[in-house]
Amino acid sequence: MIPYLDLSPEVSSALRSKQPVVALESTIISHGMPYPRNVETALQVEAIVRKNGAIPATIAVINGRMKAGLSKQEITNLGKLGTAVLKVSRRDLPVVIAQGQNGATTVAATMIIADLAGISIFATGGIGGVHRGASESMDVSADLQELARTNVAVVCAGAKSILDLGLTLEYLETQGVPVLGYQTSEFPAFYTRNSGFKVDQSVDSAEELADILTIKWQLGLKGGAVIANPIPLEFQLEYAVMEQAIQQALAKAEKKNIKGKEITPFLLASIEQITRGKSLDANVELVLNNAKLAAQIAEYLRVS
Ligand code: PSU
Ligand code: MN
Repeated sequence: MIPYLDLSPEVSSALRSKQPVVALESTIISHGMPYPRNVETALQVEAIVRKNGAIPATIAVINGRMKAGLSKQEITNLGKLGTAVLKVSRRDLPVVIAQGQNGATTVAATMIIADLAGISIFATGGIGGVHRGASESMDVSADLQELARTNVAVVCAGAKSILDLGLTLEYLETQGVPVLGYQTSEFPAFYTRNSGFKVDQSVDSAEELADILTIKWQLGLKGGAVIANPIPLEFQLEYAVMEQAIQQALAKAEKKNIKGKEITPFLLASIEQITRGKSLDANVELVLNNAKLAAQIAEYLRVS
């Protein structure tokens, strides 16, 4: 029994019988996509995890309880509430629990809860990172520090180039976080398969990815890993078009003086507006693709 943590009956029995389980975050539902597409996507992601042989555990805080495994109703509520739900990262977790509130968990907070629940693999869209201009703003997502200390691997489509991808990769290197490309030697930039930056290692199969993770944790090397899975070719957007949209969104954020935890959701929504929904379609497709790979890796993971 872990205080303040509830596993759904399905997730609990899957973990007890050592079936593969994949964690899923909830900030992407409330703050990452608009309603109703966010709810549809969250449910589709769960379905893809199941189709690939694993049990999905969507993670959030509901009425002050950490939950691994949400009901359809709970997912729908988070999606409807949208940005009215608190965005909860590591620092916010004790506060929402103490106050009995609802919270949508970021990559960092989802990793923490997954780890408490005994889940070692997690699928999402993109991780937070070092923001452009971080040498002035010091805006570095808590996701990166979490990857350095919590034993959960995150399957993502790289990171958005709203971030400084070069500095993000430098930070991960310093913190000893492996960045593994799935069938790619380039770190993907979320909407596009290419970014101009290399991953540490290209890995060809889900089985080999699982081996690397298993060995890392057997050795007692604390922390997670980034498994970078590029968006499928047919769904990728044009680099130059996205770069222009990102520049416009960044300029808008600066003009409105948006800072701190608001900046990532603000940029995501602006980019969606600027691209007239094209970025959202790509976002949905890459998340589904990541859920599939995470389920495949989960099958081979041997974590005690
Ligand atoms: N990047 C995305 N979509 C998202 C997020 C990031 O492409 O939904 C969310 C994730 O939940 C991530 C969080 O953990 O934003 C990072 O926020 P911040 O930069 O404030 O740490
Ligand atoms: Mn930040």
